[in-house]
Amino acid sequence: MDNIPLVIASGNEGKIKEFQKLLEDFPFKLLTQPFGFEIEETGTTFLENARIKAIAVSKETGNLSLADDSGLSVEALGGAPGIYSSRYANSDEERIKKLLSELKPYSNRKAKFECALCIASREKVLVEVTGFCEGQITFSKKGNNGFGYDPIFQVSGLGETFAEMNYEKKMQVGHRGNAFKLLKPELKKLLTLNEK
Ligand code: ITT
Repeated sequence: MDNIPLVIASGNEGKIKEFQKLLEDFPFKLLTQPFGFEIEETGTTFLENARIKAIAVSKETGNLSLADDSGLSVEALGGAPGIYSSRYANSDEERIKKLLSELKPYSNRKAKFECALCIASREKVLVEVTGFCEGQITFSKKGNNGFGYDPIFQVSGLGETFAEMNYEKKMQVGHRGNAFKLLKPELKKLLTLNEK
């Protein structure tokens, strides 16, 4: 049992890097989705969108695929940007600028990151899990690590933004790491079944 092909159904380099590390002890041969492959995210929840992406990529490639749909929900903005986190503006820089500007009138800075993961084999969903991380939006950017909204998201109870943490710490406390903790035993079961 070695080198089972698994396509990371994402075009987001930040996510892909995190999955390469999260999956390094598993016997998968990680593949990227076909270049330029576009999937319309028509779901109304993170989980629905993760499912749509995992199924589309698995059908396209014929391999097992893992998709991640994630985003940041800000309490004072009624949960926005939520599932529209990547569509909120055109670049990480602009998304951060827009969020800080929209949040300016509010003293409530509470926010929550969510990450839904789905593994599919063609049209069949094999595993799906969701992880969360509670925190606050800072008033300015802090730190240089990570990607996306990391420089303005400070984890509850910790004085650091995701961008001030190293990878290990972000995975320990973050939404993707928390989702992966749930995914791990399911992945092990899948691999055992595959051996039989
Ligand atoms: P794929 O659909 O191709 O995976 P995407 O970037 O469009 O890439 P999403 O639709 O799941 O992915 O959007 C998630 C957005 O939420 C993404 O653009 C990031 O800006 C943000 N995001 C998700 N996880 C994050 C994290 O760990 N740190 C910072 N921002 C994150």
